[in-house]
Amino acid sequence: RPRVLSGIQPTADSFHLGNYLGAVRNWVALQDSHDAFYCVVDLHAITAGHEPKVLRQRTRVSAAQLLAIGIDPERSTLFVQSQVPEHPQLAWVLNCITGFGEASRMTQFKDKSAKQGAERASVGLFTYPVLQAADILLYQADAVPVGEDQRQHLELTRDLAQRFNTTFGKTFAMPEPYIIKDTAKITDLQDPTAKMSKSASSPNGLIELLEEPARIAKKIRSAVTDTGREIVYDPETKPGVSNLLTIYSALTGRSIDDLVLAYAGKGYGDLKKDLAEVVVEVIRPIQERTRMYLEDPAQLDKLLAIGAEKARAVSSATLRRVYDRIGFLAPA
Ligand code: AQP
Repeated sequence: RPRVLSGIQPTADSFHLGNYLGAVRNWVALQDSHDAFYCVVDLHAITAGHEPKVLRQRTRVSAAQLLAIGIDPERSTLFVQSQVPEHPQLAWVLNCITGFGEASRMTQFKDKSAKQGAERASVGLFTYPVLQAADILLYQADAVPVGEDQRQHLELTRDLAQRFNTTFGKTFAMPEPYIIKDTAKITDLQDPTAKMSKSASSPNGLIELLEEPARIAKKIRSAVTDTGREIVYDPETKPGVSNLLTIYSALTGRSIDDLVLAYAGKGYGDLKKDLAEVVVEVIRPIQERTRMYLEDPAQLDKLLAIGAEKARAVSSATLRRVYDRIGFLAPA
């Protein structure tokens, strides 16, 4: 079976609807057809400052949400990145074949470092995409389900795999991005041209999976819509309504055309009211199951330790091959 790998950062108290529709929901679907590896990438989460106690809690909450959404630890390997030491070990090797200019062109680094100020942004943030490449290449992943914002990092991963294979001999599989176009960029409810984002969105622009249903309904009701009154799908001229239709369609399985037809002659208020109900209905059971998994943190930690062990069986074999190829002396 083909391999799939993806990760999510424990950088917030909850996943948001963009994480869910752009990535995690697809992870669940891919479990049937792929040998799946999914991780909570806590090493990535310390690149822009963090609080140790909060990180520990968010790592557990992230794992609990993944289980609640439907990642099945029997069928998939679910683990925490820092429990698999091969990730930073391979990242170091890849750092040494990554050009400084090449890394400097990563738009996520440019955006985030501009916000923090060039002097304050960490070297970890700069080299973040190289660690991400290591995450993927360690497992010989064929497919990487992510949102559109990760496309450039995936390109870098492919370039590094190719470069390593050409220089030192074929070692890595070539990963393909798995990006579902319709939900690749869920946008901010208050700024519908920007992506919904944990760090960049205002609280009202963001729908978190674990927040109060009443708050969610309120945020959807106050979402920025566009001029005119007609409910039509046109991301260029009507990004606000189009985003709401995208979310509605993705959560119900109804096509956009079908929705546009159903709301002909109705107003934005009707659409928002119905969408709020749809969203709450989907996330309520996720909230309940997340709470259930968090009730027994020791059990959750045990499950993650088993996942890390399964992950290491694969990652250590890849790293051994890499070390050998680049000429590191094997321990006698
Ligand atoms: N708005 C989005 N639409 C579709 N997919 C999205 N993803 C994130 N935002 C959207 C996808 O979610 C996965 C996990 O994201 P992450 O936690 O690794 O990273 P992120 O891109 O850093 O998420 P945020 O919310 O945008 O956080 P910040 O603000 O820190 O940048 C990824 O597959 C991502 O594509």
